[in-house]
Amino acid sequence: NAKAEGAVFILAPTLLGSMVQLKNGGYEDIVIAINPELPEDHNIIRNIKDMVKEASTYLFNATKQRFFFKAVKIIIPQHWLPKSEYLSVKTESYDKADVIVANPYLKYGDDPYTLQYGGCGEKGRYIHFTPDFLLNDTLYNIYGSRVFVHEWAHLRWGVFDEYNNDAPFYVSVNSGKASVEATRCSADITGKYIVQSCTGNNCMTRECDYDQQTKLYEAGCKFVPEKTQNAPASIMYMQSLPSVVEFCDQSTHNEKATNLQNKMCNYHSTWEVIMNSTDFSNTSPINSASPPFETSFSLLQTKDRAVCLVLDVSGSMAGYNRIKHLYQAAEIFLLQIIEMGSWVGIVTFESTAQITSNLRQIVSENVRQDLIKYLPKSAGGGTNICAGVRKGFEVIKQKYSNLDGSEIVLLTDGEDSGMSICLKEVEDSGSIIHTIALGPSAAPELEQFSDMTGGLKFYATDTVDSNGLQDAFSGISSGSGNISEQSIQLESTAQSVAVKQWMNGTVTVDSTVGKDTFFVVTWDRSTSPPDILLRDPKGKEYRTSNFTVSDLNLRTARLNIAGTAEVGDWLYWIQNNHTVSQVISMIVTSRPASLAVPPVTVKAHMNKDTNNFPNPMVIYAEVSQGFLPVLGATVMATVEPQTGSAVELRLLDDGSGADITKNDGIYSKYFTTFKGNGRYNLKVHIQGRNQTVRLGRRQSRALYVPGYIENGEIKINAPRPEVSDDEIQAKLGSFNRVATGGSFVVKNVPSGGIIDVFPPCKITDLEAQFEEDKIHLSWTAPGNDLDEGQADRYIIKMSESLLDLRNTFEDATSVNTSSLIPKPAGTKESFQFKPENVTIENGTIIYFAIRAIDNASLTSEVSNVVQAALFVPPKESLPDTLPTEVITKSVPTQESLPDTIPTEVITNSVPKQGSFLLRFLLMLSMTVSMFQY
Ligand SMILES: [Ca+2]
Ligand SMILES: [Ca+2]
Repeated sequence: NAKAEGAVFILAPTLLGSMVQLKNGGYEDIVIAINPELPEDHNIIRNIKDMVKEASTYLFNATKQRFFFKAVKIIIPQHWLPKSEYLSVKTESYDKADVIVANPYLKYGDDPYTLQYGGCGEKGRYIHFTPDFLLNDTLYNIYGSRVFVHEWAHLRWGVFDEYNNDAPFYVSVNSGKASVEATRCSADITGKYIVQSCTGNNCMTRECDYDQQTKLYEAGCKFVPEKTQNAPASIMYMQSLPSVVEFCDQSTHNEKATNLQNKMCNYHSTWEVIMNSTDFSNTSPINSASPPFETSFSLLQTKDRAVCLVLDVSGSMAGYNRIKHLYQAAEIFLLQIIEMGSWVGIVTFESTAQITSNLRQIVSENVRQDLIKYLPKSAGGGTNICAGVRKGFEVIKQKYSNLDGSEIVLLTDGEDSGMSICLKEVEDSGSIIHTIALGPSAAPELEQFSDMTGGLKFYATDTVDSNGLQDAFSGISSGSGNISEQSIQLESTAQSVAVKQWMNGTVTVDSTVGKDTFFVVTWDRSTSPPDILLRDPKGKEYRTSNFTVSDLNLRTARLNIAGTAEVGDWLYWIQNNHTVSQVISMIVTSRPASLAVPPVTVKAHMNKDTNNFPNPMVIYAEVSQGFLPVLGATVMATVEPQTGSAVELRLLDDGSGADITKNDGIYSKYFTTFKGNGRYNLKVHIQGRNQTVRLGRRQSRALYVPGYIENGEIKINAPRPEVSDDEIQAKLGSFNRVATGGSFVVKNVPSGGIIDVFPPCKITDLEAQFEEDKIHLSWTAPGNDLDEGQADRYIIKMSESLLDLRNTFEDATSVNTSSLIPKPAGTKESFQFKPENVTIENGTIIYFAIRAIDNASLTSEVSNVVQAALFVPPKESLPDTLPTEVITKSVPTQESLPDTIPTEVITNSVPKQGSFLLRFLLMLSMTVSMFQY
């Protein structure tokens, strides 16, 4: 089935933020950034260098002489003592780094991992190493320098782990003989199944018993590999095993293993996915036994943030109140967003450019108040973007000898055919250009400036009630990783309010923020403020007279809460006392309450910057506290097109549809409601309520090797330091956040009506359970268009061959689904049937897969494949305590543990072949729902 096969590899063109280049097999411009909170320790730098150099040779051989690490930049915190060998940071930053070195938030959690939440073949966000991992020999020896190649494969090529801590075993049948196997690749890796029990320092090891319920190995059982063996694969399983020097390829791949690689990449090997990457097709093998270059390193040190606002004041800025909105938004940036200690200058431009404020350091509130006097208030003239940018460079050079690491915030609403003349100059400048496109006519080339320099991209419409400009300016925080100084947006909402009507709402200030809190009310018509009442959680009231309205800006009222704002719900009531209706908005920003506790933060973005219809897009919002995922939040995305009304979508962290992993704090949703070509912007609102928790670990941590068997002797490593239950889950309670996800561009949307081009999304969470003599399947319903709407019907197939279901789904045996009517997208589906014409005996494995079809006869990809297996553990290996009557249960799914364990089935004798299903010891392997097969 070419169609299903072809859809396996979804190649994403952009690695968000990363500037890595691949030249003749050598990766260059890899950025490894040290978190600014870390104390000075040069062993970190030394160990990074050693690790990457060693890993380069390993990578080279593992990729059959194709790739190596050529040049790496290490970003050093500003507070480390300066050295002459340090260069200055240019467009690199902590926020865009490929690898970050930072403390975990909790005491434990030194396992290296890659934050990866795209599909198969899509690039990850970053690799996280802790300083402990780099400095502690014991930890380092367990993972080895090779772990960098393991993580790099996640980050760069979008492959997944081949172990599974949540589903460590599965049932396999070879030549009619069933056995329990460790989830691994390749299946040729030999070892023993061992349990270690310790009393004090006295530890005993023994072979694992079978679990009476799961019929797999008991809890605590570990697969301990032989240290000396011949299996060369795989790096995504256990790179630290000395024999492992390859990725699993088509011939060594273990498609039966219950791991994420199989689930995400449709049972293809990691090497097949790598071969499908653009990196692979853009290179050829190098005829050499070792990498042609040793990895080179440059050390870059961060310096004070220097930003110049470069603001368009051309004639068109007079229309739609743009110049007033610009003032309101830039004022928020200067008074509330830009971090203390930063340097700021202001330039305006039309046909020519003028410096309105020289570069000044934000050392006090007075400087901020002073700077806003230089914001433009009137507009006229043509548009010369290059003149503006060059003048911005001039301002930066008032302090620095070069432009390295400086930032320009470039706002324009106009076309400028002359933009291309300074493209090269901008690219080579060393400055980061953030662009804000305002209105429908802003130059289409504008985003090139951001793309070339790694800047942010924003788009604001003239629609007043979307707060587009304010949100854009609020999104331009420092990329230094110094989160404790950054401004965090708690609320940004606006609505049209009729005469004498009210705009009411609640903003929750949570305990992780509260310093430097501002409540800002804006309105767009009257020159006097509406009637404002704001009540803090303790009942203290603030009224219009407590807010400041500046003479320079008669449409904004601002309240700065002294000290740390009270934690809890802040209620507001705002009445429009003007003679006509007007748009009123409420914007709330704050900063972290303390250095010790990281704030809850949100990062939102689309899966790509530019999209060609009819490709669907995916919206992501990452909600975290420190590095830990935040679960149970309500995440609403608003996508605003250039023309037409905004689309609201709820993002989910439920592991279905666009969401790869359940409960990882990454909330996702497909976006398909394209309203035409041009720019769109993304904004998300996040609300935490009582059920919101923070989870103590990330998925996809590198495998902690339990130990080795060396010359027949079992050598167990010290157990992985585990985080206690209390620390794993912490109640966060209520909070509010708003984040802008920047802008993106859509092309090739046909004019006129759009016919249905989107099939239902692939079902990725199919599960199976035996219920008496029936098979019970469950999954999350896809929609008519991916994960939106309602499908028309389902096709379910069964086969004794997993790969037959993947490759030739149509030819497999059908399950009668005539009684099955799809529910709306996101609803849990459940279907029970009795398999016919199947003889079930020990060692029988049946696989199931499903597809959905919409009313335009568009068919989803084949789902994940689930296994139902019948396995009788060998009698001699059953524990002595096992009663003669064996209790049979199907394996419950992880989340549904307490309530879905089916009725126990008792069997008295070893069943005869061909007898009824019930008479057997049944086991259904691997339906752990997060990682089902
Ligand atoms: Ca998720
Ligand atoms: Ca459809």
